[in-house]
Amino acid sequence: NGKSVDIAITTHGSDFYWAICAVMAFATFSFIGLSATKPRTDRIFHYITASVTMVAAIAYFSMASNLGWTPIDVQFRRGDPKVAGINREIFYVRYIDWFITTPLLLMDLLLTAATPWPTTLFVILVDEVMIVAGLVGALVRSSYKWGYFTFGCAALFYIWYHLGYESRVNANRLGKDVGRTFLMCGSLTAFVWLLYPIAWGVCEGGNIIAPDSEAVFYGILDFVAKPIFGAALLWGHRNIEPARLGL
Ligand code: RET
Repeated sequence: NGKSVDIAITTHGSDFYWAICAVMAFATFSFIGLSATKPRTDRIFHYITASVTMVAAIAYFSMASNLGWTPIDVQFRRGDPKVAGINREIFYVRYIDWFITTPLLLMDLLLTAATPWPTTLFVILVDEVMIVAGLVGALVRSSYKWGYFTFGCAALFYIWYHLGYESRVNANRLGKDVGRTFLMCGSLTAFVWLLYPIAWGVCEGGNIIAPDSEAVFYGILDFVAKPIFGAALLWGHRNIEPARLGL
């Protein structure tokens, strides 16, 4: 696309992105197919979960095609003139994906816990702040990027607290199967979401690992956070009537 970049994915990274793209597409059709086993009024979790993997499939299509990125100046060692002027391929398309999908993943969890909607609204807003902070930090070349990173981590910490305390307690009040489903999917989320800032720190942040390794790191995280999470959530909901959650 005419932009010059020094540190970019090779065919290995691209192949990995294609593989995850295929998994996301397969998961989308599977979740839509599974929705047909429920009456129309009971499909909300299928729709939300299929939307997440659908958006991810398109994001991975973009990255596999080497699109949706921009070159950003990086330095391997601060002040080393030998590496001045080097830039790295930064995939901003990830953040467009996350801006749409992370609120949907939180909706899956907070609807399961029947969290009051004003609280849900705020948790989702904080999540959007986290993603935008990560995007701006990724596009900033100076060490101010770590300021944005810190804002994002503070936002993640609040989400973490919310899932671990408020919504967990809420979910447990709705009975054993709701409590168990929330515990399974909430713990998975609490664990895997913590790994994203680590990936960011060694990729967009510190430029420590190569873009091909970035493909594998984020690819595995997205695989667990979206299709695996989605399958676990739908499995957990198999005997839960959405009407019981006020849906
Ligand atoms: C960023 C950088 C700034 C600090 C923090 C981050 C966290 C990102 C997270 C992303 C989750 C994405 C998911 C995607 C798809 O399923 C933005 C990397 C804390 C938690 C779950």
